Amino acid sequence: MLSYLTRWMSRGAVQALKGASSRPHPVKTPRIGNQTLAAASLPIPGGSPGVRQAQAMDRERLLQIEWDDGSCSLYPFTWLRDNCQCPLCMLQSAQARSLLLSDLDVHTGMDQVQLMDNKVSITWPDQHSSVFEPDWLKKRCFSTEARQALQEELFLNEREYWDSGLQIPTLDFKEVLHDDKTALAWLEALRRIGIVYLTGAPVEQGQVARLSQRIGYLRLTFYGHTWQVQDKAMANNVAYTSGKLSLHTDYPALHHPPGVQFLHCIRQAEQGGESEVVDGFHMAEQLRTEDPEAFNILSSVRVDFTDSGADYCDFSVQSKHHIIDVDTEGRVVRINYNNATRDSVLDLPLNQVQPFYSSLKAFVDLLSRPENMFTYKMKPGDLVTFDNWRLLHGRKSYVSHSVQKNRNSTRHLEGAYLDWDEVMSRLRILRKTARGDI
Ligand code: OGA
Ligand code: NM2
Ligand code: ZN
Ligand code: ZN
Repeated sequence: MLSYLTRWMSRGAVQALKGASSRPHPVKTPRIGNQTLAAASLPIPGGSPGVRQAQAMDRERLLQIEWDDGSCSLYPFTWLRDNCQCPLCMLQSAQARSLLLSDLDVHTGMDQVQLMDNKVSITWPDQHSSVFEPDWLKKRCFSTEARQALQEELFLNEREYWDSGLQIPTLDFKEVLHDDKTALAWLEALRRIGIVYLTGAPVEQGQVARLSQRIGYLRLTFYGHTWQVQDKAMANNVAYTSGKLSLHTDYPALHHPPGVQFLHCIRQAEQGGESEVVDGFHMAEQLRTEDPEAFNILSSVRVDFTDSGADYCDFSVQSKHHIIDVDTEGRVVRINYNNATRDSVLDLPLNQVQPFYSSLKAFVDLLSRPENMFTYKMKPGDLVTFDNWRLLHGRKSYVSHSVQKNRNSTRHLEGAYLDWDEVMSRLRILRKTARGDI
């Protein structure tokens, strides 16, 4: 199973680019027409991409860099001035821009460009000067391919779709806590596949909190910092009964539903209580192909969700969501669906009500096909982590003993939520420290 993880641990690894280190050697810059030219003749420090030539195209207000491999990159003057890395323009301790937009001339020219020891040195009309490292520039090249590569490195939006044949990535709980390489494998699988199973967690409360500390902090909701999934009297949520939970995402009643969910099995039911998961992104794409009309309706009609009661404190939550959220490019980015909290308030004109129900039914039928669903039964000490924006999950009903004498035999899961920003932050840091990426 670990090999399944390491197979794509190396994917997306970005070439480490080391900065130049030797002293600057100014290069004479000949002027040709309205263009400023700089040519490199010095050896290139190891690891960095070599700059063959840097040339200001004054009419277009673009700096052209010709790299040693013959490829070219273009950088707008305005962007270069805006991103000057000097201590006047950047607060070094925060790696943040201190240059104010009010002090930025968005129509700036360029007085001079020089190559100094493979670095690009620019003098601006007000005699301010900026020096740019070649690897810094190369990474920020404006070509479609370079932008795509950098965006993938930053956000890891490429996903691996699965169905009932899922080989669930499985790691050891303690190893994830104590070993950075394992923690990185965990988070990369969580992002790419959407679900990772951890085994060997202590069979007591507090483990989901420990695991969230591995990342940073958990997401507090009205159900508390962590929450106990048990058959409760006067349950404030259908999850807190022994009933079946049909495939759902958690907490669509919030406008920003939790990105990641942890569920730790402390006690399991003897009968029932099996878990079901489905790849919501895969299913949405399948719906787009099989029933485009249903896909269009579910990605354009906003549905009301509601949740009220008292837990961490009293609450009365309302939200509106597309059941299938797509971005401006039409890519599926989130599934928002819990049939239990879907409101009876349906803010639709009469003629859209039946088409909405037919579309939702088509989607739910697709999700529930045996070939799409992966089923497992958690054992005490197992802890499942999954992408709550992507997966739908459910559980079979179980036989509960909560109202009988044998209280300690009743099913008990402890859960916690996190957001993707915090999880991705830890992932990026682990990529730097555990693997040595830049
Ligand atoms: C939940 C939930 C799963 C389970 O509490 O929202 O999905 O197996 N629980 O009880
Ligand atoms: N719990 C498990 O959308 C939901 O209400 C999901 C949340 C109660 C925290 C259930
Ligand atoms: Zn500056
Ligand atoms: Zn749930």
